[in-house]
Amino acid sequence: MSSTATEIAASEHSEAPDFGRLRADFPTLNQRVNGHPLCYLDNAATTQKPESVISAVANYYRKNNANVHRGVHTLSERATADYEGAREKLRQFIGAESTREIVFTRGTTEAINLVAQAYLRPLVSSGDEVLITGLEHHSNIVPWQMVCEQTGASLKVAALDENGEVRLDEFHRLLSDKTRFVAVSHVSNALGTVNPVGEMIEAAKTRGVPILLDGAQALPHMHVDVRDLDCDFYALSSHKMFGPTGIGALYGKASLLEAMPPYQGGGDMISMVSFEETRYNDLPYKFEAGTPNIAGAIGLGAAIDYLNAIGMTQILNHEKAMVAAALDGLSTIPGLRLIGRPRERAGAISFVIDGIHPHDIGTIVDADGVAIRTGHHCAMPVMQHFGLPATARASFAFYNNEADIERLLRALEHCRNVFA
Ligand code: C6P
Repeated sequence: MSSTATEIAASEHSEAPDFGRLRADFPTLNQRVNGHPLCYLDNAATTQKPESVISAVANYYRKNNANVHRGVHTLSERATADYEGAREKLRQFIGAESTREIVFTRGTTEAINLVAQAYLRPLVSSGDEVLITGLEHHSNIVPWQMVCEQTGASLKVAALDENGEVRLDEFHRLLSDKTRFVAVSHVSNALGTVNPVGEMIEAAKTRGVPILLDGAQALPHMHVDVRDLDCDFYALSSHKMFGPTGIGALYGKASLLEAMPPYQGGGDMISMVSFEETRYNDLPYKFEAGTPNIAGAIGLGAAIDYLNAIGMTQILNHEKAMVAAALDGLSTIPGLRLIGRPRERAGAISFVIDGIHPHDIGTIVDADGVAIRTGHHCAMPVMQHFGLPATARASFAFYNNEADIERLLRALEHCRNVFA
């Protein structure tokens, strides 16, 4: 862990960590872009990585590079210990009961596809329904559409209201005797809406319907406990939470994962293979065919250490204040319209400016060193709901500060002047 985060850890989550000092832990933040100090506000797309994560990945390749679960030699034992250590860190971080419930995947997308194909597909047929919401990322739409196409089941969508919140009356109405599965985002990437997942999970449970949460945008911003939530599956991506790309995980209740057939076949997911018969490995390895992303998992473990050293409650409070200040500032810009006004928001703010295409906004603010995302944010149905082709999105992490908000506001003023 880098020195700043260690110092903060040493102060044992003191009243208010000095978030400003934490920026120094992130080498990418310390650079000029187009002649300006980088102002990085595209954290919903991916977060920057602290030195401790970069070192953990480099250290694996420098000192311990070996395959896991396969060798009796020292390097393989070290690599296996670090890889499995990362699984244990993630288990603790999300409050799962056992490491058997933590399956490493490439990310949220693969975790959802795994559940769609290995859990749901064998269970449904014509007449059955899968319930999602109008707020979903394509990763939490297309895998369910594919299962529906493959089986004849139908996809039902709980619509949004004008604030960009799921209409709970619709959600409850669509949850019926035909519903076999529910999949909802914990936090929307396009609008920042925090879904009332407690109520949604309870409603699904009451009907005995399993529920998956897409947690890609929740884990960087808030404490998540899968046992408190009592969801059946939870999907996450390391790169959204300051870890490496190409690694993430599926949490699944052991009883459900046990009953599921493997998703892919290959090495490590078996206990015995002959040409006549193959017996599958225990959880979670049954779902981890082939050599995994060992360095990625170790990097994710380091990211979790880093987040724990700051404290997720501290992060949540800091970001709440920052997002509120950003909303106040943005609402002073003439012609700027916020897209979505959810009661509870985490991380992201979407907006448009009259007469300026979002892509032009993105290009002009980039010239001022400000990185935001523009487009449909892989959530085209959300854009369709608001009758827009695209929005501009500023998304925040704990290392952002008021100076970043000022930079964004000034760059947007500049943009308005260009088009005046
Ligand atoms: N959203 C964004 O800019 P992967 O690519 O598997 O790590 O994550 C997919 C994903 C799933 N669900 C949600 C809610 C997400 O936000 C994302 C990724 C990025 O908003 C890239 S499109």
